[in-house]
Amino acid sequence: MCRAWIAEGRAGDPLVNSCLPLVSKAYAYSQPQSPRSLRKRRQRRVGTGGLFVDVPSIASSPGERSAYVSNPYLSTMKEDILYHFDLGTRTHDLPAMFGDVKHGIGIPSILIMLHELIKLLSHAKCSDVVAFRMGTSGGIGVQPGTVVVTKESVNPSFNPVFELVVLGVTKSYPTALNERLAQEMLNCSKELGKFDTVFGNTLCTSDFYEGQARLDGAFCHYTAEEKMNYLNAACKAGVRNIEMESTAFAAICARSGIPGAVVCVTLLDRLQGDQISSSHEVLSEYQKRPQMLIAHYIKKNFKTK
Ligand code: R2B
Ligand code: URA
Repeated sequence: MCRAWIAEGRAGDPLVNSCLPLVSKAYAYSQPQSPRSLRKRRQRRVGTGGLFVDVPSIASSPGERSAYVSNPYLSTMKEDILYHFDLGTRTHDLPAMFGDVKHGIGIPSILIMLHELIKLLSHAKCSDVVAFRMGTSGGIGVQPGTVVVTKESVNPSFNPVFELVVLGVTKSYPTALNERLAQEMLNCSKELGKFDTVFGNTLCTSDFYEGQARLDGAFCHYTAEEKMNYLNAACKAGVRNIEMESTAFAAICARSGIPGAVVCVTLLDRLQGDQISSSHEVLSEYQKRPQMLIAHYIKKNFKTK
């Protein structure tokens, strides 16, 4: 039995730890044992710095084979090095390990991480995987602290697609999420009864400032009125929060066949302002809310044998 839980940068969090009895091998944020060559690669990367936030969580159990990958070349490789995870199929016992994710902010980071995570799930022979993208967001017309479970993840034109340029050609992928899983998240919130959770569309952008119509970036060439027009149009299109990874996450979930849900807390109401000015204590409490929901879901649905 193997259950895995990858949380948003806080492996020591009591809420996350409360799920650890369900995890046979949880080593979030530990360093895997690497051979010298891998260690050298890691040392080269250390200098690049980075922020480690807003990662998805995955719950899974192992099966005979994993069907999540779709690449005929994988089986011809003698070794598969998951460079950004510092793991390799020859250097690590992947079926016995599950875990550590470090990455930055936004679509490029989550895409790289998900490619390698999905290959890792396959190498580890996981099946019945469920994926969550949990984290923070800016709300649209909801009280700060409200958790938004995403109905549709939409791009900056409010369309439910994720576009990626592949070989110079723009490919468009649908961002449909698993409706049943989303409903289960809402049920979990009702059962917990601790904070408001709503269904809503989630706007995914490639930038925190201009991309999210803020007036407080280093550059701003639009008026306050144009900003409000855009945010009001988003609200009219059913958008209840804005973040930076969900379209890529949803598209990859759809392509791999992994049921996915996006669960993000809102740190402010963007119809009221741009700056995140709540106290550290308030923000920390808000950020635990998606974890609480997902922890509740895992406890309900994954039992140790
Ligand atoms: C939400 O918050 C982060 C930006 O502050 C980003 O990762 C996101 O999606
Ligand atoms: N994360 C975002 O992407 N936007 C916000 O406004 C807050 C958190």
